[in-house]
Amino acid sequence: MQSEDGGRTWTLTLHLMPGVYQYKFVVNGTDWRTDPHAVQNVDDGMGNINSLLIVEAKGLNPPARAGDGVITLSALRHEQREMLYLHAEGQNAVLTLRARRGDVQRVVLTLHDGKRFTKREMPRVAQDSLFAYYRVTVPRRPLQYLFSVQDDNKQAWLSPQGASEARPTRWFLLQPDQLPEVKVPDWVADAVFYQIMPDRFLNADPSNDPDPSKPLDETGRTDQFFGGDLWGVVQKVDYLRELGVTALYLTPIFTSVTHHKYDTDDYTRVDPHFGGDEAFLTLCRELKRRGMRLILDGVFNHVGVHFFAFRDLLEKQEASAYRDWFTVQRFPVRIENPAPYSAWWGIPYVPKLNHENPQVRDYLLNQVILRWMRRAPFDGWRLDVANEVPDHFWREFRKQVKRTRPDAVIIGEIWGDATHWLRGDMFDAVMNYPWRGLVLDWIAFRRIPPSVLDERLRLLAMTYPRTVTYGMYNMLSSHDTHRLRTLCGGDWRKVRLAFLLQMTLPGAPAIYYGDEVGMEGEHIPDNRRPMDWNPSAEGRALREYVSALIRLRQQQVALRRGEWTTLLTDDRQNLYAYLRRHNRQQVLVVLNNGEKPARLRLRAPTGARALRVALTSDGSTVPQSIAVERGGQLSLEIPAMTGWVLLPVPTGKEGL
Ligand SMILES: [Ca+2]
Ligand SMILES: [Ca+2]
Repeated sequence: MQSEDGGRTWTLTLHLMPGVYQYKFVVNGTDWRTDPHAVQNVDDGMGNINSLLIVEAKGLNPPARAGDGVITLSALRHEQREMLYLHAEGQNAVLTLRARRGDVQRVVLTLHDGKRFTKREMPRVAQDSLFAYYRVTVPRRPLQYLFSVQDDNKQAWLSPQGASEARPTRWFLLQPDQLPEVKVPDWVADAVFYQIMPDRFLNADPSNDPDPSKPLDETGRTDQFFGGDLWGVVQKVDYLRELGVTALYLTPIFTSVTHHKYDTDDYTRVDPHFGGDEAFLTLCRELKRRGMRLILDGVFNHVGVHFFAFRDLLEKQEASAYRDWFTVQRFPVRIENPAPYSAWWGIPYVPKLNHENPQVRDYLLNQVILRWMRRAPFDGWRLDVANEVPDHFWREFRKQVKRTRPDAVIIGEIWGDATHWLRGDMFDAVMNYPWRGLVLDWIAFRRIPPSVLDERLRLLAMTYPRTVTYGMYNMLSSHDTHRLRTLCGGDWRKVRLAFLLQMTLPGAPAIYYGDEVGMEGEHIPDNRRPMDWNPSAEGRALREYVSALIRLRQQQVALRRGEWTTLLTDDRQNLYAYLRRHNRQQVLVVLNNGEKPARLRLRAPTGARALRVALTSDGSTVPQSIAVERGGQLSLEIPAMTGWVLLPVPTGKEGL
């Protein structure tokens, strides 16, 4: 930003496209401030507050209205180069049109396959503060298409010629071989993940514990160890299986001097304090035997200061054969602050690798990634600080991983909008922090009503291809966040509602170790306390509940793969209800996030004559069976701060 009055006021002129932006001011590089004049300040999902700026398109005033015979042409958009608007899913192509929110009554796609014309209605699938999005799925073959929108007696078209009230003469061309597609391994949508920090889980072998009295290294860093190891994970595999977990995510296991091991010193050896390669290979075998999966933490952005190439650089300075493995700003290279080399967040202990160097790429892709994938039967990677590593490395990485093991999953650590990485050439899914933020905003912080929750969840789901949304790593806490129960202010009812949402919405649920017994924790390292193996009665009850939820998810394919339809958002009573449906299987979920019991009426699942309550979040027993009224309505009375999962009662005929 520039100042023309000696630093009293600072200004910047930016040309922004219509849309919603978050921003912040940084004073002297460290002092982050929101804008006191912003229309609103919002949480970015990481607990940071940003200022909000809404840029409206010209011609968007007066407010849009459906049925007024006015269509805002400038809002109509279909951009073939953007995945949101056009992508493939197997044998289908998915097409999206954007219009102004609340502006039009009907959106239709006209198709021409060389012989005949067909028309397809496009339902609205999501909306944000400015726009509504309409989507349709068509066969993936050579086609011509254009969009028409209708409002009262007015019609408008969108074609390659732009938006117009005159019938266009040119058509969009669907080229089936040129559509982007993300091929997410099929197993991911069925997975329930469990994240473990091995040092904090279970110490099964005290003989491999780090010596707490010994300084870690010559730099005098200290860190606290609890002695947990992979033998401890092996010992608890059956605990996890009984909980219902099908896939583990281990934070880094390669040799490093810290408890978290996000600063790798030796990628070729599993840390001896974790039981070394033997414990890891045993764990892989034990999981495989039970049909369980495992993903590793890929920390490829930076290394620890004992990494062989960095040691060589420290020793030989300019003469080191590895000087170009890093980005050195000045010699001599010493571990000091500020670091004379590129380092993650400027922290001198984690020098950043130079991915522009082909030797670095070859080392990581072949000596580390390929070697481990050939040695051990694990099922994919979670990628640390994935946004800080160049795209070209991730593209090569994907090829290497998928060539070696086609059903390995790649999950990036991306905190915000991940569209850039989810076009089929880099990741399969990401850690879904925005999803987590919305669930917490509704349940833990009560910052949004259910109508806003539903709208934003749908917008998030629509942002990515369906296979990605259904394979998202949906967690309520992680090693980088406060724990769920702490954020819920200790309220077990809220914790239970959050788990209910997690286990019944699209996306692969992921449990951070100990959340299933209600462990608490604030900032790092408080959120990384040793696993509580002797939980309170409430903690044990929570574990039973989580386990029951997972069992239900595993029994009901609709919860894992089904369509997701909103039946009710009631902001006054704070209620949310939705239906999950897969072929003939239907599951109804109702949540009362209000402090009072609520009465509600809902459209019953199609064809159901009665429903039974399969699970209640408070463990209470409720009427065995609830009859569907004439007209297909369902009346429920649901206690405060409680959620129910209901299943249609088989009519008897279905058995035939
Ligand atoms: Ca209108
Ligand atoms: Ca140990």
